Amino acid sequence: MGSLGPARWWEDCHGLDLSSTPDIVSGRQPRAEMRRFLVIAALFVSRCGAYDRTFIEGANGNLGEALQFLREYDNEASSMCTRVTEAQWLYVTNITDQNKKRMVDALSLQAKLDRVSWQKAIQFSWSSLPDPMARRQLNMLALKGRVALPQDKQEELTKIVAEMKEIFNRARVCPFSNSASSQCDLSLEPELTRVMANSRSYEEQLHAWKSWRDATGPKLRSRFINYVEIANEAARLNGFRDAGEQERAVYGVDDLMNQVSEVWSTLAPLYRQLHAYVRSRLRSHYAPPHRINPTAPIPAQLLGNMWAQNWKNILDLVLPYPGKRRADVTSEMLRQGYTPQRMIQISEEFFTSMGLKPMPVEFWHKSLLERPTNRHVACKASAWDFCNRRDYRIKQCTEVAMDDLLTTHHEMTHIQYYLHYSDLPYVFRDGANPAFHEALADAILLSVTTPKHMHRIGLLNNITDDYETDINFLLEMALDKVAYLPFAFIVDQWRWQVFSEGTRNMNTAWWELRSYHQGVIPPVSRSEDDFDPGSKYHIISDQPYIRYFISLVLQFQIHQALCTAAGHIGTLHTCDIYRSREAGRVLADIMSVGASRPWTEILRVATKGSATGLDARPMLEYFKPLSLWLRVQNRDEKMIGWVTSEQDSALYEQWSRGGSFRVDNCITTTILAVFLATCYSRYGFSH
Ligand code: X8Z
Ligand code: ZN
Repeated sequence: MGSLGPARWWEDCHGLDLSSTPDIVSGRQPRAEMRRFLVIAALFVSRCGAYDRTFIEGANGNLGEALQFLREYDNEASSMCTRVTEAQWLYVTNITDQNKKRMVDALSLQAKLDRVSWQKAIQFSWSSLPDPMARRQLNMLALKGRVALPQDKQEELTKIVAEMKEIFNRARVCPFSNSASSQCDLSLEPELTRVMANSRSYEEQLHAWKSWRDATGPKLRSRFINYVEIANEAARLNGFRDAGEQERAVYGVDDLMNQVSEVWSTLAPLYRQLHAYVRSRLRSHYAPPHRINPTAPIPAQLLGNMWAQNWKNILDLVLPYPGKRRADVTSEMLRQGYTPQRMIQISEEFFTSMGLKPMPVEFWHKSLLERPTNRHVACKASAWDFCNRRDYRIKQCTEVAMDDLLTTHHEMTHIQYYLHYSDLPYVFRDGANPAFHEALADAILLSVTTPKHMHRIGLLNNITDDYETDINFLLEMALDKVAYLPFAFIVDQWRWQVFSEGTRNMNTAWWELRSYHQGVIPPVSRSEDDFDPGSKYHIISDQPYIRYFISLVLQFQIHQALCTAAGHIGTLHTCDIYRSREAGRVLADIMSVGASRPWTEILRVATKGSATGLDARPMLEYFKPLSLWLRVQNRDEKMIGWVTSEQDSALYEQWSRGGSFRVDNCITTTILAVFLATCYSRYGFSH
């Protein structure tokens, strides 16, 4: 948000039938759930009452003028994009105050162009123009961004978000073993992230977890409340009910909220199996007094990540068959004398083997593939489109290691996407929806990560083709992907709820969602003076999050479509599309249309009609062997799922503010939970 034009570079971030399973998730239905039900019901009623969103559009129905405007916009916006992207590149590859100033100046010029362009675009009665491409471009221009705000308000919003980022980036905390000489200068990256990943001490992780929240939340809370107010004002000026509705509109489907909720419900049983298995392993590791209850949510600091969103860092605690560890290809890469240049060539060859495009000349001249020693650079890997149909680059401080080889493939997928949609008008030079770029890049990694692929490119001598190695592989993937599902789901559930219902009891609402969907609880008591969502950068920096959930699900849909095209036979997690021209054609078809067609249609074509929206089944299929294994492992567990007890929810619930709904609901669900738990332990439902 914030600008009309799509983002032109990608920071990385780097990116079965279970229905009979009688899992138990209990504890209170969060009030959020109840409220959402009421909101959906109200929406339904209002839609029956002929409610429809009033699009912002004017009276000019002259197609010639609309096309003329779009041509001019295309030229101006592309040149501006080139200018801004060059300034951004210069800054992140040489961090100096002077380069920062140049970048800020370029961005402010772009903001001006965006505002003027939006004002022109909404003069047209675009929804009735006879040219579908013009209609779509104007629609996209009119819906995006916060440009509808008066200039002073827009500046205020920009200032608040900048302040929040500044507070977040400057937050520092004291070390765990604080002696008089130690300095309180630990930041999130890298120190606290390392503690969360590597420490196996309950108290040390708790310290990092709590200190980070103490250093951020309370300072951010009031600013965030102001931000919500102005973001909503912008959305209303743009014809939306609130900023959440505006965020969802970018996907162009009526029922995004229902689609994501349904997909999450379908995947939740798999998540609960993983949760039960991991909880049981953590119980073995964390001895009393740090008791982890076998029927309760897990204390949130124990899962190897500051937000418990990705559990791959605790692989050592939960690896099913330690004697069958995944072969480390890093040593083989070193033995074979790999260099960053070679890693990029290997990635390029992956794509050309499928009939896709080689990297252009500029790419080889201008990319930054190794960490320079003479200046400060932002080393996070990213892929760049300079919006002039020539200049594409990767920035990656590449080390010779397997993870970095995966990253080069991921980044190059973004470049492939840029190259394939480069002939389209500027507005359409983007992913089919905000999740598509990441989904494609991660779908490619599902092939590249397989032992089969590592063997084919000469980095593994022989593939150990046995059940235990397979389960180890899938469990590692699940700690990365399945564990992430509920977190990726709730961030925007929470944010949309705040946008639509207000900022009262925000922290309680956050923990209701976290405990209900993710099965984690805070390790220490929380209150409304805390602002725990503020510990996550995307929340305070105004970055939509549902794209990560959508991308997580879509990548398996795309992987399956590519594997079907490649004629893959066997389980989905062993598929490698390398050298398949057919898979290459499907990929090229998806990428060449950019954002010019609805993503649902692109998906329908790619899946040969089997999907027109989000579909959980490919992800379930990928993890099916693991899911069966987990059920066997968990057969003696007291509970698959969790009950949030009174004691647990007292850690975050605002009793005085909750009202009677809370108490009644609490009694009912506790009775239900006890009943179900008794049935479960007595009659042993099969999982
Ligand atoms: O924000 C990111 C990347 C940029 S696309 C750093 N990610 C999400 C997160 O950190 O929460 C990657 C995984 C999900
Ligand atoms: Zn990416």
